[in-house]
Amino acid sequence: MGVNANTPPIAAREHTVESFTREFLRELNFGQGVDLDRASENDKYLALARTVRHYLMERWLETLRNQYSDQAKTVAYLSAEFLLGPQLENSLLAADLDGVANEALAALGISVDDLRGVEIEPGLGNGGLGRLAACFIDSLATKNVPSIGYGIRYEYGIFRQTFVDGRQVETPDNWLRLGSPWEFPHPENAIEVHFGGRTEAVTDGPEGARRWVPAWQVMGIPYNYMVPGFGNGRVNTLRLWSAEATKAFDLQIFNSGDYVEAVRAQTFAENISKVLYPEDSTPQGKELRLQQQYFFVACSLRDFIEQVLPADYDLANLPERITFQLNDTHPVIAVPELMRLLVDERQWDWDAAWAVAQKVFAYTCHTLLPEALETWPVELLGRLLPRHLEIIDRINEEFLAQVRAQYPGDDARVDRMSIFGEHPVRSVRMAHLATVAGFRVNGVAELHSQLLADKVLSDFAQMWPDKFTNVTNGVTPRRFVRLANPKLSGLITESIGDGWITDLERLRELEPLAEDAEFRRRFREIKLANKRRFADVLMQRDGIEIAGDAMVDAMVKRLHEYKRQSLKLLHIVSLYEGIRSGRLPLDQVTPRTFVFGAKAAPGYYMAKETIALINAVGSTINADASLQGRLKVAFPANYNVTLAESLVPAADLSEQISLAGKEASGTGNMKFALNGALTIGTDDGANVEIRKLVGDDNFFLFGMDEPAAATLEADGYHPHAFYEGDRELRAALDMISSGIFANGDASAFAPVVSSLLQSDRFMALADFRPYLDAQTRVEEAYADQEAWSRSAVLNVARSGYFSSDRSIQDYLDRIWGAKPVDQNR
Ligand code: 26W
Repeated sequence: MGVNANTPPIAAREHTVESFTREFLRELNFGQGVDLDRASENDKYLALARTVRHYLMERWLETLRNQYSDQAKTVAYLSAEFLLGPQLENSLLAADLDGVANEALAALGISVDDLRGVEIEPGLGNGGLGRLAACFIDSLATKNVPSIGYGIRYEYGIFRQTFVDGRQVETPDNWLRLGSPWEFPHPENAIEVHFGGRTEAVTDGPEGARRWVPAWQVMGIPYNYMVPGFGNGRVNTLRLWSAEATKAFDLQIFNSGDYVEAVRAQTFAENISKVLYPEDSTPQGKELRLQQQYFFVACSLRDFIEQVLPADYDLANLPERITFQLNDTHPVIAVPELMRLLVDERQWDWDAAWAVAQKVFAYTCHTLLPEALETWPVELLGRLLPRHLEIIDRINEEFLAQVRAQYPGDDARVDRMSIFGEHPVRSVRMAHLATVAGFRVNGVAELHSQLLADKVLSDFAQMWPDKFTNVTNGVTPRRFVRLANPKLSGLITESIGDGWITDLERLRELEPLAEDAEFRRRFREIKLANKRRFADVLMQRDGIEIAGDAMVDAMVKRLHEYKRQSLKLLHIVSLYEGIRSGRLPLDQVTPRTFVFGAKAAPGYYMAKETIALINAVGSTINADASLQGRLKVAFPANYNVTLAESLVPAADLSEQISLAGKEASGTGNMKFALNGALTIGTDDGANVEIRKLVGDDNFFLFGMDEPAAATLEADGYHPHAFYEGDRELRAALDMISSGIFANGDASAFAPVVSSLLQSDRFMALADFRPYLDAQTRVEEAYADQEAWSRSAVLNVARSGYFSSDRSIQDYLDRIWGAKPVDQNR
């Protein structure tokens, strides 16, 4: 009997404890090959993961079937990073199985919570940009948007951070070592990617045509991951590419008898997806990184065109079927790659190809720091991708002709706008290429988008004002409220129903409850329970002891000078100095736990020194019995998504203290506000929007705004004058210089101190006094717990805007023009 291709291959699984138990034991026995009584924790985790994944499988297949029949406009989110975080809990939630799984396993004497602890999170991202990509694919699925995420399956994710004598030491993150139950490799769908070689004129083609004669190639193996929507039956796909040596390549060398060379070649190929670059903000211009970028983009474009689209698809209609969203400049080499596919491989006329290319790419910029804008030396790009360099050259030539026509005689403008920069060496400015090719360019918060258009890309915004738009970032409420904070979620749902999980603006309905004393009491009770849970996690995970009930004051983000962890540190040292000198009576100091989480790029000297200083200050303060435990510094190593999920719900105070005009958006700020922490922050990134929404009374604003910072910088900033002019600042810096935090070694932290005193690029000293004053306001506000919890509830109630569902809706409206499809027809 023939099988109808559209027949669901498996019967719907029952959401009962009995059938879940049966599936789980089957996975344990047949998947892992062990009996229950001999199974390790890892066996049980893998069996549970596979059981849960089975429940999502029917919906995945269904979604894929519809994708082919619908042929709806699709969003391809191209990102070198997806910082997914733990998968088990999210999959249980999406499959609506947490209750059933808990019950089923409990009856077998197994705790689901314990098994969650076995999972190693896929940390395939550096920080904000990678986590944003993960939130976005969650929202795309939940909002029923046909979409696919494309990225790299790094064998090693972001390094594991450890501290040795307080200094950061990096170790490899071998996240795949215990098995990876969430991925589906498809080696049969491998795609070849070429590199190197030269170009040559095509003699039998159109006039001027050239072709690429590459020197070597690798294979990209797709690994598919399920991306379940919440409560809607859709399961989208995340496709991550892994590099392998091609057979042809191997064979050639094997045939030449050089076995060792063949194995070396294999390793060479596999290197491409070996490890995530841990640099964030200062691109190193490394060849392997460009290989990674081209590798995943070449695989993804070919995959979409040849596997996702129907075989007979007329690519002239591509803009109706797809937007490739470029997550920062990392995937921008996709632009010349698409041109090459159309012009070289399909013999399209250049203008026709360019017309299509200009309608399928949109570019999101995530930074304002000039040093973070990627550029590739022409020498390197030409060596690795000679044909792409020629194509970029032509794009630039035609673009600059347009600039000259529009601004005759303005050579300076032409130089500023060129895709090629000349200093220090001739290089391709990837942000310019993205802006020229993209039909939209967006920043990630209102202020950031404004500054992009007014400063970083102002020439382009003048030429194409309609190209520029804003989409303020967001975070997924599923992971960062519902999963991370089950108690608060329960209280919210009890009060307003559970519609908020997919319609976060409904949190507004909590506003009146801010005036309800009983509601506030329960809110405080939950906060306290979350603090105790966090304290337990810190003890178990790091052996760090903190008070269960002190104010939790959290600063978690990459270590970078512009984010100003050093300013936070100066506050702590100033408190300590005040207590030691008798200026601050101990009983007037609010009991606080300062929590830091921060990784430094391995080559970022000042960031690593700052980590060492935080740890040194922490050790001294934590060991000083005279403080009677009122102040504590907790700096757990290796901050990651898993730890965020227990810290964020416990926090009272969220530190968002970057120099105004430097933080593109921030997303941690949103997670904290949604979990009822109050923000102390500058007018930077999305803080601006948070403050507008939650209200000035419920936000501690301090410091220079962006125009003030720009003016101070232009007028000449002299940090030493601030040191001279502020007794407490001087005392704090002098205390660090005294060596008290380094067993008397006065030179220990001299680089950090002198960097602050001599250059202080991000003007921490200028904002010190306003910051200290704001911290005093925090203490006063915190003393009135009724008022504080009222503010905290209002933060929750008014932060619904920061759902990534809203961000995705904005992308749909302002950029993609795609529509959600109805899954349950
Ligand atoms: C190696 C070059 C490089 C340069 C920049 C690597 C990575 C970057 C990223 C753009 C850095 C990053 O993660 N940016 C952050 O993006 C978040 C999501 O939009 C924002 O919330 C943060 O403000 C921004 O710093």
